[in-house]
Amino acid sequence: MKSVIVGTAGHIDHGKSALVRALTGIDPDRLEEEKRRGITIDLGFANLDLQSPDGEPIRIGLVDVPGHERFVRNMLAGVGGIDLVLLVVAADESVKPQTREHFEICRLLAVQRGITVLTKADLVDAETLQVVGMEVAEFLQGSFLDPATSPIIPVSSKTGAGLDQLQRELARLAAQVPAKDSSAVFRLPIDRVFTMKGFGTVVTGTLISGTVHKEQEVEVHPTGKRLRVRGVQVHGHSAEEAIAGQRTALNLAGVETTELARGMMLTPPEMFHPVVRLGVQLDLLPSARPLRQYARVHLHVFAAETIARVTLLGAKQLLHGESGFARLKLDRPIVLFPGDRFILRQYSPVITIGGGRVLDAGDPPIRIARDQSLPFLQTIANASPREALLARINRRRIFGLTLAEAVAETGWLPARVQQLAAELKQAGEIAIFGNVLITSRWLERIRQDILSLARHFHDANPLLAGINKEELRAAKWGYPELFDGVVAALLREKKLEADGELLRLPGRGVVLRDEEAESKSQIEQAFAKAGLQVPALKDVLASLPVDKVRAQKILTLLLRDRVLIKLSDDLVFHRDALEAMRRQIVAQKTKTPKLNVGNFKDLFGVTRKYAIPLLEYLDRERVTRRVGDERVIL
Ligand SMILES: Nc1nc2c(ncn2[C@@H]2O[C@H](COP(=O)(O)OP(=O)(O)OP(=O)(O)O)[C@@H](O)[C@H]2O)c(=O)[nH]1
Ligand SMILES: [Mg+2]
Repeated sequence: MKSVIVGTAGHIDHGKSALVRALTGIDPDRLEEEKRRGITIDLGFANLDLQSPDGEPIRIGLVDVPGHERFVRNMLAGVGGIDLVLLVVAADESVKPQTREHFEICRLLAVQRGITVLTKADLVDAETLQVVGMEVAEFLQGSFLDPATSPIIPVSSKTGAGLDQLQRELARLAAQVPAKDSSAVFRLPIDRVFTMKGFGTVVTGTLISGTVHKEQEVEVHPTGKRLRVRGVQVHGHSAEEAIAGQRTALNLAGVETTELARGMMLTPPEMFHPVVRLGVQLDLLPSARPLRQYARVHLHVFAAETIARVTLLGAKQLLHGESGFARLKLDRPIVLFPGDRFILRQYSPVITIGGGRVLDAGDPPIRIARDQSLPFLQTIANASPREALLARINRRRIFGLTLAEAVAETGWLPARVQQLAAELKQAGEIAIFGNVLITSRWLERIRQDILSLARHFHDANPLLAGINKEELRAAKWGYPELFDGVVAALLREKKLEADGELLRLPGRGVVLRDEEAESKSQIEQAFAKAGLQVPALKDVLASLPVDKVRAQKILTLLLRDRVLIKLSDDLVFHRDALEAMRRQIVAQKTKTPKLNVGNFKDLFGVTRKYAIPLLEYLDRERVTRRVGDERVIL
């Protein structure tokens, strides 16, 4: 059955609660104090079944709000999720301050439909009724309640006059309310918390989107606690599930009432987090004083409220009746999605001064330049979902935006984000690596950055084969799958080559200039020719056609490749010479299994200065083993 939420609005004592009672038979004033004082203090609820003009059943959930100026914050907690408003004006009093304030609030919240009800029609004569009707009509002109499209209906809750017509109009308008997307993300702003005998903790709220069902796990924000839904009630009856647009009560397991409060929000677990920074579009009421830079205000959204500080973007102050972009810093974190409407009230004295629309509730972990705030908000303010997603991806620059982050920022279901991302990819606007979305422009930047880092590395290290992949990854790239994906693509395109853990540009790696190559072979030959009678290293290096630094690097290269082997600081041998020595020692074993320094010197014709390090080398290589003053050949 279609469900539509209808809220009352209007000045104190104008007959809102009496009207709800007359329509539904339910007294929305449930508190003892309300009954005693004859005023509404907090929200009241009732429901009513109607039939649309073409016979479709419609369930109306009524939210009755207090009119007293001191309880506007309670009114705001109830008006958040309504589809349709009954603006109540007493025929004997006409338009009063909270008639205006409630009406402005409905406008700022972009309530689309409503009926104006002239209550207490029995208390005035026909002429007065007509005059008040004209006054009210003038007041509403040009608004969503313009009498040309929305009826003004005189009723008496006392005599019942006009109630039939009101019900007909209500059914007609309710039938026009577009069905809500029950497959969207589930969000329930909590407006009441209480204990019910035999059940435990119960919360209620207007289910603003999605579906919640029995036994589901939910997360409560901002505390982040996970809870199980033990039972669901819709408009006072047990149900398997509740869907968007229904007054919903949930019996929650594993939580005390003290851990929950009005203003908290239930969502599916692990998808969203509350934020304290918002990018918004603000509308200041014609009656408001100028809103100054960094002003503190009260922010109301759904059932939540917090103090917030306003940073106006592109203006020093906002004048009455003006609109502008701003960033808000909230005192308390709230889960919000782009498109959510909020109300602002002056810090003191507390009066409604304006409202607006959340554009950006994403708190990117990366630093976004201050001057990018305004253009970004301007872009997404009127963008299609696809363009808005593109702008969000673009905002993350080379870091990219993950699917999960996109879901958290937009409040869209993962499937929707995936669908839009696929379209953007198809159009060549973005690339997708694993779960990371990145714009083509920033992707190109990463590719160029990686290639130019590799180029710089080669230039600075001509004698190294390549740059270590992990070192490159640590440089600055955000998500690993992004870096890995880009590197894989560059490898496929042969713009990079891999050598184990090393990456290099094709044709780069170790490159020697002519004189370097010549120096390298000079060193090699000098030592190869010398056998074990090696020259002093510094003499060889000094004789080369390259400077000392390059000579040292070439030596490092030869040592790294084990063409030369260093036995002490100034003692370097060619590997062939050492290998020849090793073979000769092994051959010697058949003649004498032992060897002393003297024997060694004779055998190879070297001085003691060379003999000692060479023997120690042989010990290390396990060709010989030292026993006292002698070596045993192994
Ligand atoms: N004669 C007459 N009295 C009415 C009518 N509607 C309401 N009243 C009376 O007006 C008084 C205020 O009515 P409520 O329904 O409590 O007014 P309200 O707008 O809910 O007031 P708050 O919730 O405090 O803002 C009560 O004494 C009602 O009995 C009506 O149509 N005719
Ligand atoms: Mg009331």
